[in-house]
Amino acid sequence: MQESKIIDAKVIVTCPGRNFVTLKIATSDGIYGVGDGTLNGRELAVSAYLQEHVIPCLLGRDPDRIEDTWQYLYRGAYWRRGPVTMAAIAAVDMALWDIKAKRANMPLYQLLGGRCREHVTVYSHTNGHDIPELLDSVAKHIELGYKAIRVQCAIPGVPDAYGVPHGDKPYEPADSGIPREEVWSTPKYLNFAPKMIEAVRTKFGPDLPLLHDAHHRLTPIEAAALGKSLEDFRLFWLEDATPAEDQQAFRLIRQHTTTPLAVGEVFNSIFDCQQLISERLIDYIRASLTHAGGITHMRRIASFADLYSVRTGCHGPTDVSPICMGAALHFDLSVPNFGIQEHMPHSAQTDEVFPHAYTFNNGYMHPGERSGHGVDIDEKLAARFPHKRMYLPIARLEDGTLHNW
Ligand code: EZ4
Ligand code: CO
Repeated sequence: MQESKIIDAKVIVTCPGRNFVTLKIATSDGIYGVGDGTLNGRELAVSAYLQEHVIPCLLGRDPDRIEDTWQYLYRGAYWRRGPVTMAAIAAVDMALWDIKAKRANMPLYQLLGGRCREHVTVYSHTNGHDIPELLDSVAKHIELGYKAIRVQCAIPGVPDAYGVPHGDKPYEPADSGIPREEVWSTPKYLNFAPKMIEAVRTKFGPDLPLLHDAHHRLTPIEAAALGKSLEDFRLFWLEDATPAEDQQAFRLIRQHTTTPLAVGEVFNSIFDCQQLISERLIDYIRASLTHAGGITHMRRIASFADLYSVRTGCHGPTDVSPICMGAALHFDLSVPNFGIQEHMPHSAQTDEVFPHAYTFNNGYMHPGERSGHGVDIDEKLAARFPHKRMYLPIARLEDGTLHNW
């Protein structure tokens, strides 16, 4: 293959409803690639990191040397890891894999070793302001074809349960102004959660894979008790039971329950899950391509996880862009120890800004056969939606103590 050079790179921040950070890299042979560096609530930090510190070092480099560029940005910065650094590296990495696959005239999954399965099983989000509304939402998503379903519900006496929309807005908050404050009660949640899961299991039978996200709010012993109380309902996974920077906490949870555990959407490095995986403390690793150093680093995490029978369950919320979704589907199709992929459909406006080849059909997704990762950005349209400062909410306990959102 002819030698090529990176001749241009720019950051595009756009807000078609929510903020997305995109890196676009162009090469001397007339090819470009795009990568996602979105970090919800901290977007401009990644943008500046790329703009001020990464792009000057990319110009003139050989776009084909993806691993070397990854090492150059990771080791070469001296300051390693962290969500801002790793999202910036991820944006570069995704764009370079996009370029390499376009140069090879192949869909990315072919470069990654080809498909290990026909298509990618995804799970959807369902929720309700009470159990009957949740049951309706589950029925609706089964009708849409989903083969696995995450269930979240408002909790009697708790003003703001995680995963339930406020008013008629779609769930997945990012509000302008300063962060909204929510009020949370773990005892009320622990009392209610088994009743909610039981209602869904009873109505939809034993075969429907059910997932639930505790969103980092429990202590290890609370998580252990919850896992135990849910065993009869056989969850596909219990997600983010405790804040997982304390990897040892999972030992305690594991001693008490056989409910499968998933964690890692806020991880940005293989070191964040080294103990969790090597001690078999979890069943699914949830890191996303955007937040954990891109395709190069996620493949390393997946290979490591495979040694311990841990499977992947990539984070796929609407706060990473369709570029991450597209790239993730190539990754999902090509790793042997794929478990499941999260799917939250983006808004129509977001889909318009990021034209893509991936498709959803009857509960399965496919990255498509376009060369590269198959996702692009319509720069003209993107320019019509300038960045807005937005934040995730914060959570407080009923007495005002700051808690984990
Ligand atoms: O709340 O990505 O499993 N999915 C999640 C997400 C997170 C958001 C935070 O920005 O927990 O919906
Ligand atoms: Co989650």
